[in-house]
Amino acid sequence: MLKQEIEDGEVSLADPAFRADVLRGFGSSPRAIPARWFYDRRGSELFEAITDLPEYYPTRTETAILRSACAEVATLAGEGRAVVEFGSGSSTKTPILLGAVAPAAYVPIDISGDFLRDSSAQLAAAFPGLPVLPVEADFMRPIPLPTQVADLPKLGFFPGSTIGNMIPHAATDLLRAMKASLGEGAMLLIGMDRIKDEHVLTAAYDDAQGVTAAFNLNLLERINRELGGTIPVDKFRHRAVWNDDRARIEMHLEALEAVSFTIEGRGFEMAAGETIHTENSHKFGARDARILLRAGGWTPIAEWTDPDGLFAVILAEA
Ligand code: AVI
Repeated sequence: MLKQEIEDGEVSLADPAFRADVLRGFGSSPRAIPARWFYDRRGSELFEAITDLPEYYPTRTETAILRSACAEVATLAGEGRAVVEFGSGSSTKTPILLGAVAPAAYVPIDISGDFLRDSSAQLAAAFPGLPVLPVEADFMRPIPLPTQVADLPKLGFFPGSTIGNMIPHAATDLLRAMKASLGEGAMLLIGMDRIKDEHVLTAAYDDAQGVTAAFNLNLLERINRELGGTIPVDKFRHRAVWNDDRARIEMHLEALEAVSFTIEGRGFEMAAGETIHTENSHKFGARDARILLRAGGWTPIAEWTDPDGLFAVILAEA
């Protein structure tokens, strides 16, 4: 995927898709850049730090739900499935599921080869005898799975409410792509964050220590690093706002004063107060979650939440 460009004796490594999304995103109105570009090495480290923040309830809540629900998941899923995890990253939730369902194989899918290799090696060591078959791919499209699991029924695993980072039609496309990848008789265990008090939501995306702000601003640093940008990052601030109409937290980067800069030699100007939209994190009422799953071709069959109803884990069948 990496394209090497050699100009004036300087070597720059830039993913052409990143370059295209950034130039298009800064040139459009309103300005917007897809959230997938947050996750370079630094962005992934910052996201890991976010998951430990006191304000960021999703990770610890979902982990606790999985701990108490996994035995029931195992009973409902039955024996001998291959667990296929979408966007496995450096997930700490996976061992909880693998320990409970005792799968026939584990197939982690991730776009980042680095993360995939590290987490696969760790899981293989923690579950001796379990075939771990990593697939480096973008799970937004149907993916051919390793031939070793061709004849096994699949249990898809998509924790973290990552589905919420997609607008509804992209979310249903993804659910359908997952169904196509997993094949006949598949099940899907998916985490979906719930709609709740607006202040709880905004605090989770604008924490007191400023880790989420650093995560958002790192996108500008990444543009400067990888695309030779001259964006004055200190002239921007992080904003997290609840969009009630669309039931989502939106993250934006707001120019504190009029700024001008270049990206790969192209000039851009932003007025004070102008923003770049960098992420949506949709939240779901109990019925919304089920409707979305059905629209994506899945039938929900069981659901677990925490005592405060902050987060839900849903098991669905194809
Ligand atoms: C990865 N995703 C589910 C996170 C979320 O909560 O939407 C990303 C994130 N953005 C800011 N904080 C966390």
